[in-house]
Amino acid sequence: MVILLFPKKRKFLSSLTMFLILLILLSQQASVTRVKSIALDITKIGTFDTGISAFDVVVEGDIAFVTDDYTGFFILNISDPTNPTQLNHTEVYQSYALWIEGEYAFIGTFASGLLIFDISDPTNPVKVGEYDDGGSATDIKVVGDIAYVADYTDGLEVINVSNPTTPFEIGNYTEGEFINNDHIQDDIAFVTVYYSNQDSQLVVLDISNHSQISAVLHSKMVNGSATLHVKNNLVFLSSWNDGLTILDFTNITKPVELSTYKNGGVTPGAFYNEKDNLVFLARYSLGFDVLDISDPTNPILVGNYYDGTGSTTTILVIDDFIYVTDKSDGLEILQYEDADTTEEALSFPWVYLIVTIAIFYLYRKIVKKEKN
Ligand SMILES: [Ca+2]
Ligand SMILES: [Ca+2]
Repeated sequence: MVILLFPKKRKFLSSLTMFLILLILLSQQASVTRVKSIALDITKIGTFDTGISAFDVVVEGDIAFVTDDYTGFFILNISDPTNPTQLNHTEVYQSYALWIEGEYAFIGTFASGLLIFDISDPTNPVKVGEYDDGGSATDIKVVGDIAYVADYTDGLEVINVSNPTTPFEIGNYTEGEFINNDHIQDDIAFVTVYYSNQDSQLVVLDISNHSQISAVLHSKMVNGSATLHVKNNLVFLSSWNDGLTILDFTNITKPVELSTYKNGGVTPGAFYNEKDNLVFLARYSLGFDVLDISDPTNPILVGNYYDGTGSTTTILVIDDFIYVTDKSDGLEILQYEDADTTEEALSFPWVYLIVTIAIFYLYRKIVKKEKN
């Protein structure tokens, strides 16, 4: 009973403990002041009304190609992004997905499959071919002479388009209720598959042999109904249910979930702008959000844009320009200022030190009073 025998030492020990506790609290406050602050300045600079429901956009140089799922296919001159002007409008019913390859535009429609337009004269696109054997083309990727079409209930269809006037199917893969998203990377296809029990999965396919496509991975790291965006080894799954999941696919058969960012709502699309390590998230009736993924395991919300109307479905970023299909608002062109990353210097919190000394002083006084 050393403490009882030496009351002076007990007093010293309890005072020391008190001071140490205060010091720990102080040091924690000191670390809190180390903040990373990033602010994005986003400005809308141009718009083009496509009529009813702008859905997808592709930009090639000074030309923007836009689908409106009611009014059709638009070709716009955006050399002056503050004033997009129409080069052509062609009526195409239920046109969703869009891909531009060389002098051809590939349009995925919900009712009439794949349509191919010759766009060598952007003021006068000419429909040269189509392929439809049922299904609903909701996503298209073209690599060389091959078009990969996510054809909803018909699965993934592989279509030879070497002669755009006579496209023909050379392979397919069907699983689950429907496939409505695909991305091609070398001999690998990523697709999102939906099942009748509301389950959904990211499926990785070996497409090296088009007539014998096989699944090499089924991943459940999907948050509900998701849209796929792939860049390098990163797979971004934006969810119609809630937020974004980022997966590292460096090892194709052993993906690693880096992070899940929940925002509590509809997120129909994502686009990763490597230049600034930013992910732009289409938020439908909430405009779009911007996440800093300098650390992909910890995405940080750094910006948001919503002008009060429209529903953002597709977002595309080139340099500092943001191209958004905003349903009833048509195509919107915005610009953001380079992400300004600053780290506040670690300043010593003098206020906390003064408070600590004051508390310590008061404590000593109370102890002294009680003793007396
Ligand atoms: Ca089909
Ligand atoms: Ca809008």
